[in-house]
Amino acid sequence: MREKYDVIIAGLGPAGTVALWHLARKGFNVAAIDWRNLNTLWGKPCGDALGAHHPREAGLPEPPSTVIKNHVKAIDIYSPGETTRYRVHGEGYIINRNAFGKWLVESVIDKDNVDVFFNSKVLEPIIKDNKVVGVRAKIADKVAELRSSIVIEATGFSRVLRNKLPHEWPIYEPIDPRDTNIAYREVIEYEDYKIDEPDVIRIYLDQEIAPGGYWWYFPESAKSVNVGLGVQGGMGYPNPMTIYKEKLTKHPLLQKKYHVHNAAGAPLPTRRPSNTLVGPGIVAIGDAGYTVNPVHGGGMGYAFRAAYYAAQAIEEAYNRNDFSEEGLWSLNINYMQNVGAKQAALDVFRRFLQRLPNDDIRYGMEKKLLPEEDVLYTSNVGELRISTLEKAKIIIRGLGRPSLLAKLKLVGDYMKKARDHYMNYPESPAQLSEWIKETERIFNEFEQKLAEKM
Ligand code: GRG
Repeated sequence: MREKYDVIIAGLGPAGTVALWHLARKGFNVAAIDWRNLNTLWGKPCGDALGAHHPREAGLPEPPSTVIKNHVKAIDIYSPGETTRYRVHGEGYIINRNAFGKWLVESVIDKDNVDVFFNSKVLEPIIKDNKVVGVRAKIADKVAELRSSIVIEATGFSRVLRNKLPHEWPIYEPIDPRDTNIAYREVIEYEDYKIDEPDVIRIYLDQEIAPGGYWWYFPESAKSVNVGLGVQGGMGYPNPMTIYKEKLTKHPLLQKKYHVHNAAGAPLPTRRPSNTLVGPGIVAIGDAGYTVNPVHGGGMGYAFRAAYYAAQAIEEAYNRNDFSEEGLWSLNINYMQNVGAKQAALDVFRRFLQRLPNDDIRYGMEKKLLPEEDVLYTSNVGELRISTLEKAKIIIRGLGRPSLLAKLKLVGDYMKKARDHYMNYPESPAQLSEWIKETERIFNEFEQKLAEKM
């Protein structure tokens, strides 16, 4: 253990691991702390699906076949009652999360500039002169103080460090439970059933089975599959495990003989990124920074990207010898403009979708108000195309659901407002509080107008 590190990484999930991978290769003295071991890293239960573009966009090499369980070529989205099916084409993987984490960590763990502490727990940040200067951690059962110029908060949804920062720091930004989902999933292997099209993963929209979320069926092979559901938090909905056992197991796909290999649940953020990912001497990435796709809840790819930008920002901070909020600010600018703006727009869409009754979702998909070919565009760009809204207008006029049209129009408008606002992310921390006020105004106004139309 060194007396002082350049960077301490709290948590080696997808975010912390990718930060470690980049920083180690840049030559920084890095300490990384995780409560798991090399074989159980990235152990959070998950749907395990990852768009193929994500590693590339985060400066990582192509994942080797040893970490890929299945190659995905499309996503099917089913309406409530499975009356309509959309097929969205795109390359992706079902990954072996433990193997992915191990592959990345192993490639840097022997470097002289890297110390990884497994089976160890980060306890709290050490704050001195109003900045983070290290962490207190239980390193193999002994409490130790580790010092560094910068700490990376990558402890996931639990936000061990962020939760203990001074409440007046903007990076301390607790999450509203309604901006979370609680997920539960089982990995099962069929005895003698063969999955149809195992290279297509499936998403089922159904507010009765997965209120404020969806349930999924992601094949890992022709005979094994990751099945689960996410349910919106803070709404008093039943626990997803209970729903799984009581309702999902009645689905024909689960009425075959199978073995359960793994069953587990976890909470996840489903909102736009934190207002700021940066504080004095600290950055927050991955679930700890709410860097997820709010519509489908996928977090791995954006954890990678946030880590990639964090490593760049840290390098710049070192070049300038400035570890203040200002010195690390480029993480915010890069993340918000390249990813956060789209995620803010998708946060608007998510709020709308969570309030839509089954009947409206079914109708919207049957009539193609959001056409199949626009789903990927909307998810990638965070925009409802004008042509889509125009088409919807024509369809709805003839069929008499004007309120749904008005809602769709409102959603499209506020997606644009949110995106534009994030593209204008402040150049420096001095303008942050004004920007946050405006963010809150946009989202509150949207919620209020949507409520009037629901
Ligand atoms: C308009 C009334 C009305 C209803 C529309 C179709 C629909 C209802 C909603 C779609 C909901 C949904 C779960 C969309 C996600 C689709 C998806 C998984 C896209 C893949 O997105 P990428 O490739 O993923 O952008 P990344 O990881 O890159 O964010």
